[in-house]
Parts: sequence; C-alpha cells; structure tokens
Amino acid sequence: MSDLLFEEMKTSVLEGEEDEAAELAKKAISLGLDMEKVLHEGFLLGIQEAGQLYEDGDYFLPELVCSADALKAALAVLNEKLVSNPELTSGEGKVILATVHGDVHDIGKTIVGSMMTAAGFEIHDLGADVPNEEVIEAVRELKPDILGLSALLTPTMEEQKNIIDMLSAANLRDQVKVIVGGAPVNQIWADKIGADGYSGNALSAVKLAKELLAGEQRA
Ligand code: B1M
Repeated sequence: MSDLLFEEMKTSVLEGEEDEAAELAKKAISLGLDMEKVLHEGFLLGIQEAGQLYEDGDYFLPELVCSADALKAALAVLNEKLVSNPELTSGEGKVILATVHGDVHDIGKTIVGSMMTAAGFEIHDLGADVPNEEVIEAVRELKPDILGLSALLTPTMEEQKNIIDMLSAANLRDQVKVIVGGAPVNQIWADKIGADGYSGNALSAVKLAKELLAGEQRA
C-alpha cells in the first residue's frame, strides 16, 4: 500500500502536479506514515529524477521549476505537521539558516530548518540568494549559536568561504559555529574553508548541531 503511495509521490513531483503532491502529503499524514520515509522514498526521489532528466537534456528549466513547485507544495503540508507539535520547545539553541548569494535553491535548506525546529532549535531562516552582508548583520544582531549555510551550485560554494572570512574580519567568528551543506559540498570543502562542520542531509544536520552545542557547553 505505502509502496504504491511512495511511487505516486515521486510521480507527482516528477510531473509537476502541485495539487496532487499536496493531497498525497495530506494522505501520508492521515495514515501516520514515517516522515523520513515519505521524503526519501517518495517526494525527494521525484526531484532527483527531474534533476537527472534535466542533466540529460530530457527536461528543460520550466519542467524543473514545475517539479520544484510540486515538491514545495508537498513540503508545505508536511512542514505544518512537523512543526505543529504542541510539545515543541525552542530550548536547543538559536540557528540562522541561509542559502548563499547567487543561489535560489532553498528546498534542502528549508527541510533542514523544519527538522531543526522539530528537534527544538529556534530557527531564523533568512531565505535564499541572501547577500553576504545581510548574513553578517543577522549574526551580529541575533547572536545565534549556529549559522547554517546552504549552497547547491558549484560556483556559489565560494560564498560559504567568503562569509566565514567576513565573520573573522568582523570579529564574529568565535561567537558562532558555522555549518555548511548542499549537494556539491563535502567534508573536505568544509575543512578547507574553516567551517565547524558539514552535513549531507537534514537529519545529520540536526545531529551535528546538537554535537557542536554539546561540545561548546563542555569546553
Ligand atoms: Co537547479 N541545479 N538550477 N534548480 N537544481 C541543480 C543543483 C543541478 C545539480 C542540476 C543539474 O544540472 N543536474 C545544477 C547545479 C550544477 C552545479 O553547479 N553543481 C543546477 C543548475 C545548473 C541550476 C541553474 C543554473 C539552471 C539554469 O538556470 N540554467 C539554476 C540556478 C539558479 C540560481 O540559483 N541562481 C537552477 C534553478 C533551479 C530551479 C529554480 C528550477 C529549482 C530550485 C527551486 C528551489 O529550490 N526553490 C532547481 C532544482 C529543483 C534543482 C535540483 C533538480 C534539485 C535540488 C533540490 O531541491 N533537491 C538539483 C539537482 C539535484 O540536486 N539532484 C539542481 C532536493 C533537496 C532536498 O536536496 O538541496 O541537496 P538538497 O538538500 C539536502 C542536502 O543537500 C542537505 O540536506 C537536504 C535534505 O536532505 N542540505 C544541507 C542542503 N542544505 C544544507 C545545509 C546544511 C546541511 C545540510 O547545513 C546548513
């Protein structure tokens, strides 16, 4: 039963069917399906396949936009469920999230934000294509425990480094842990640019954030 549902979820994103995707997300909630599975065995397979078709030249940008919109419609429904837990607290720590300048890919970063909210972090999501100066200003004003920077394009990864350098220049680097993520990013890059951590998916980002804060409390 749920295998068929997962397949329908994937297809709804692949074919850019926003309403269908939202309905399937509602159905998943009403059936009490595991959210991790719904994402990774359903909806996210659709966007991965759309990305592959785009890379192969079988999909064009308008089709990719429709797939992204369908995924966002599903995520909006799932997110409401994820963060509507009355027992949610925001005692874990404060996190600023942003997709870096020049990069509009915000789906992964938004999932990271939802998972972190559900895990008890206070999230300040600055959005996508955020100018570096805006990120620095937000760190100065909000004094977060963690700054999370997402980049999906190889050229925009460089902004993660630029932001870390700007934090140092502004004497803010010691006050905040910086974690980086996004499809082209890896641990080697994180080490190279002096980030405090890298994570490859939303769940491990939550784990990493908790570890970094626990380490800080021990220090
Ligand atoms: Co674009 N795009 N896109 N795109 N897009 C990619 C990234 C690409 C790999 C597609 C391809 O060619 N195969 C390619 C990048 C190549 C490269 O540089 N390496 C690409 C390109 C080239 C482009 C354009 C340049 C195309 C053009 O205009 N000619 C353009 C760029 C515009 C810009 O940003 N300036 C563009 C535009 C778009 C759309 C607008 C159509 C749409 C984005 C919609 C949106 O986000 N609002 C889009 C999409 C949807 C994709 C793909 C298909 C899917 C991205 C996605 O949402 N994945 C993508 C191909 C792919 O990745 N397979 C592609 C689902 C998401 C849940 O995964 O974002 O990886 P992801 O997030 C994961 C992890 O990475 C991690 O956790 C998340 C959840 O597990 N993670 C973090 C992410 N951020 C994290 C932060 C953390 C920790 C973990 O800590 C802070």
